Amino acid sequence: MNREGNIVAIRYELIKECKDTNARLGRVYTPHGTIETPAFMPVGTQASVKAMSPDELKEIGSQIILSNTYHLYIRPGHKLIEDFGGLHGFMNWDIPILTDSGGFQVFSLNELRKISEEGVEFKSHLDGSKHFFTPEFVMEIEESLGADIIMAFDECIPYPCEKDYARKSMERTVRWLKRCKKAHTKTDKQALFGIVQGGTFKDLRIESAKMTVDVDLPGYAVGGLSVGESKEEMYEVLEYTVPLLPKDKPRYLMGVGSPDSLIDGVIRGIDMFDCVLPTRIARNGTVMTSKGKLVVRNAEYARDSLPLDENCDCYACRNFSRAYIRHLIKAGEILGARLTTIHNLRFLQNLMKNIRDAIKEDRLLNFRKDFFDSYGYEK
Ligand code: PRF
Ligand code: ZN
Repeated sequence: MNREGNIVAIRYELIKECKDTNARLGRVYTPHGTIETPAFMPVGTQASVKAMSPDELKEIGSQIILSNTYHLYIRPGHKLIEDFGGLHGFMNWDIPILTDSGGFQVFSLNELRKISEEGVEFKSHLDGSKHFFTPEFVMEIEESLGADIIMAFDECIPYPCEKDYARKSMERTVRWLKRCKKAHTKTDKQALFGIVQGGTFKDLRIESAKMTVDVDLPGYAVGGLSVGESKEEMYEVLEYTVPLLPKDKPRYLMGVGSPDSLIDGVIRGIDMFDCVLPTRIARNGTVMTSKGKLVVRNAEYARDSLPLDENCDCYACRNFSRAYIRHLIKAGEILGARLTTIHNLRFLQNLMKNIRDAIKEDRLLNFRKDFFDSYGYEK
């Protein structure tokens, strides 16, 4: 139950705090199962993690996937998905799902949108038709989609951004959050997360965090990062923002998923991440390995009989050579993209598991050092 006595859909269990950093080991219990945190969520924008079947995703170790309100509203429509039992029924995916609100996608449509206090008018990227998102309407869509965790409708400002605008936008995002909470009815089945904004302005981030936490919710996200600022700036924002979020709720860093940022985000107290990076670069023939990035497309792998990563246990690495996968990618064969995607997602799930084990065993900073040395990151 929350402060107002409503039954809440999810519960966070804090299992252990790291003694050297702000990292936490925990579990998020949702109506469709448990997520071990820190966790990475693969992105399935259009109700599909590109090239992956639900069985494959489960074999890789994904405990939750993310999907997008904007895309599914535009096509095939949230009412159609509701008629098929929500996203879980439509996709035949029986474990947790999180839906993003469109607060990022709609604002990426620079030319095609108009913002007011009431909401955002935008044109579809598919056919140019006009649509209007309000916090209330986004909640209606997310309730039809039926994900376990639903994100509030926010504005993600660009970087750099004038401070005056960053303040106006941040304050409006808080007002929209209150409207989202009021409109959200299925609090027993879906957990609404609020999103902290404020750009890279310390005072705005602090105000945003305080006001967002004041709207009592089952979880909180840090939005508006990884939009062009340097990694140092992103980590600085996390260092003063995350400690303001409640310890007994999950914390989600939106749109971040490079291996170094996953480790350095966890160290700053983040529990959940999502990013299109592993799946997107996979389809171009780039894979992440224990020894760093490998562009398997490159000519140097034409006769390479090794697996993508000798230390990986995924289906692709157990069965195929770099030479074969390079050939598939070069020839535009669908199997190539499927194998590199399986590998990259497995690599990140293994990384998260290793991070969780390192927190458990009080050796996260050593793990970081070894990982960075072997991956080829500086520091
Ligand atoms: N807001 C929402 N979704 C997001 C972001 C945000 O700020 C980001 C920022 N990196 C990614 N996805 N709603
Ligand atoms: Zn692999």
